[in-house]
Amino acid sequence: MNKPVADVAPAADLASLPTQQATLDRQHLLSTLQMAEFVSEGFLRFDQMVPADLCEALMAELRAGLYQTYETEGTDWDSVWPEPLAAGRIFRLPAVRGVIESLIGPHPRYDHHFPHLRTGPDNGHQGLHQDAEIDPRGSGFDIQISFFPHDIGPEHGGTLFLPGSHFRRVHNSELGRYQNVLGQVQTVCKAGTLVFWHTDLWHAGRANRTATERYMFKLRLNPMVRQYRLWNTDDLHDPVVRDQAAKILKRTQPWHGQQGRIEQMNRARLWREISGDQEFDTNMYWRRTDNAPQSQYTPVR
Ligand SMILES: O=C(O)CCC(=O)C(=O)O
Repeated sequence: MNKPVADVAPAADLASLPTQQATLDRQHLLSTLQMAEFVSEGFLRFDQMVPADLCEALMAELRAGLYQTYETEGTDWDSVWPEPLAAGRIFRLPAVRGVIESLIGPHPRYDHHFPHLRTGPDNGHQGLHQDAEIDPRGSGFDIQISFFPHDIGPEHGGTLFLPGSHFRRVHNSELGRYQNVLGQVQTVCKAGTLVFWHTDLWHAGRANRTATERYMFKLRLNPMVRQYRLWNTDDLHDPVVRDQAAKILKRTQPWHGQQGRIEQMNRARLWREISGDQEFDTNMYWRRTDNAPQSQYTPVR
């Protein structure tokens, strides 16, 4: 497996970044435990979040060729796919916006989208890869959203994700030689399902063994505010929630082998950043490695 802790640029001066409250009702925002799940697994899945009529409308528009593969990169997300386009109506549903804003804040920047079509039957799995090939950021993350507008059975080649792989930075498809990894999950779902994921999560399209089309509509968005307590943090200081969140952040993956502690440290670092809890740790891993009393003394000569 690849280098466990990435070489990253120093973290940005977080205090200088703007923070912003969500633009919609807090009931639509993620909870603290859902946020911990995202940090731990690298994704959150919501089954049948989008109503059937909108799924059908998007399918009709896709077949009519209404979507380019890229809109204007770097544009204001709020202006992409205006009414009555189905994609705009889908990604701006309050429940969907609630997840987006919890992860990257209001008024994000449109990065790109791609309607991934696999015309079956095909025999080739796509190689496992990471999209964010050049991403030396020391803090923060983009999100990608995978939308499945029709039912995806086991033979349709639903997107495969490797839970917990988002802290392992690699160069795009250099990991394509891994055919299968312990703990991988292939998406099998009903129409209307969305997966919101950290852009560094390892993933791949699988072979579509059916004689039908398989769509996965992918959208990437960039945060334009500091990613700090953007979710519904009303329960952040509840001791029971804190305890459960810590358990989620400590959970290991089957592929971790002996490196689970390194991943726990990676998650703890991100959790500190987004929650503001600078004391958060798993066991003493960060406190131990941050301890450098010798640096406070001028050596005696
Ligand atoms: O087709 C898929 O399910 C995944 C494709 C994808 O996300 C990619 O090529 O980056």
